[in-house]
Amino acid sequence: MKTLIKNGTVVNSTGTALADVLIDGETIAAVLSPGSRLLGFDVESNVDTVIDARGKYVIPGGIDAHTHMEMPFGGTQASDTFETGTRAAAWGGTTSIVDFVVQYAGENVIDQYQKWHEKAAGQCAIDYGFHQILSDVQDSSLTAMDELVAEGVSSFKLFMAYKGVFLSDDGQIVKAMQRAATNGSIIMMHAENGSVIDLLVQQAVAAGNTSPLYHGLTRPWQAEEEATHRAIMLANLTGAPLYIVHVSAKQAVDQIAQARDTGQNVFGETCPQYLYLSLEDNLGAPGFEGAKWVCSTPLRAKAEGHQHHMWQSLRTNDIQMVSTDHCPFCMKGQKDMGLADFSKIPNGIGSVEHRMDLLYQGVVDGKISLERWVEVCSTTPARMFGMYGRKGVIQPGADGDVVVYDPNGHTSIGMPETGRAKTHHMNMDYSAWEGYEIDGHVDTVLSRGKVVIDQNAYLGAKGDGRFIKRGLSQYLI
Ligand code: DUC
Ligand code: ZN
Ligand code: ZN
Ligand code: ZN
Repeated sequence: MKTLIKNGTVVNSTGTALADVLIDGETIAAVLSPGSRLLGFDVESNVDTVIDARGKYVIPGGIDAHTHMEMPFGGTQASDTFETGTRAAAWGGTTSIVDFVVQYAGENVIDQYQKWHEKAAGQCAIDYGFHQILSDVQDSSLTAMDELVAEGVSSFKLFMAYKGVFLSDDGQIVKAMQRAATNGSIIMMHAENGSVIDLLVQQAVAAGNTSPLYHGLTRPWQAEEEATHRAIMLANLTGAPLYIVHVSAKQAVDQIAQARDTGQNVFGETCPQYLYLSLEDNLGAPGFEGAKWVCSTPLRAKAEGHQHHMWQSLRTNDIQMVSTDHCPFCMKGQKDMGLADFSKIPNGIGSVEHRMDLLYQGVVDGKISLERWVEVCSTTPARMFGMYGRKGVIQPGADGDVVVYDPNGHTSIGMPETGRAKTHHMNMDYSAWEGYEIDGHVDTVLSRGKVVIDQNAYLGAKGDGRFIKRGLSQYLI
């Protein structure tokens, strides 16, 4: 099966050019000047399918390196399964995810890793890899880290918050970092000071401050900045590369930037919610509505300038990439567990379908360049997590993961009330992005050469997606 995507504007992180893209089977075979003949051989008349991308961008498929499909968490389970979540991702131009295997305290890492393979196998619409969450860092967890690196799981997430659930103490963190420093893997960190947050939450609830608003108010930026700094110091001590997940506070960004300026391998990820949404959204929400935006790290105050600083840091590479932290819960039956007490609201927002669109709007609004859009959504995630070459770039030999994006199209996000069609495909009964309008549209999505989204039709199937055996990070020097 050969496909020619002709007349498009091919955008890689390194530059933009009018070009035709020839895909042979699952792989990009050639990037050609438009309408070219190869030694007199007419390309177009020798392919099975021609996609006309005139006036559209042809970009490497999005890579969302932070998702939680069907994760057991907060007394419930994230509402997207591997099937529904990866299908929604495809609709939004994302062709690979990296999801988190969870090891809670007392569990065996390798057992959990195998369990996650069982959950995902045969279910996914697009390719998927795994990071491994480590909670208590047992001796067996350290040997498991080496085994997992050999399996293509070269990144380990630790938590400085969530006592009794995920939390690792500083000694456990150092142990895992020491191992990462020797086996070449990268440490991902949830950087919030958990004991400070636990105290503030207790005090708020005791004072009768139980509405969703208090989620954000009990997770102040100081707790994020402090933990980010501490994580950076522990990484410095051990020599481990460090990737801070879901950065929301501008002060945490500045900690990352300072460490990078000294030459340390420290990286930052932010998420669409920290670029667009704010604590004020939550303040203005009536009743329990604010539960829709309960996520950790929390949304920050726009009046303090976090969102503006985040866009700027994304542009200047103080922050390297954007993932969603897709961790969806429904309002009914899940978020409403916290009706009487905000601390019982499962933490998470679902955005896996909207990341490419939301970040493209940043191009339209002049916040990042077209090439930077591709870089933060695809190329850097590929390099950061050992997939580059196969993923994250349009070049011969890469997987045929390609999105045709229409800058003249339009996308309305959300789930408008009755009478209008549901406009997302995630398994959620609300949208955190209700009312967002995007001046662009995902037209066609190919996953390893197969068209999975064609205009407004899903042509893929569960089981199309394969496990990505990742290498070590290609972003380290
Ligand atoms: N951290 C995550 O990365 N995802 C969901 C909740 C959390 O705290
Ligand atoms: Zn986290
Ligand atoms: Zn997460
Ligand atoms: Zn518009």
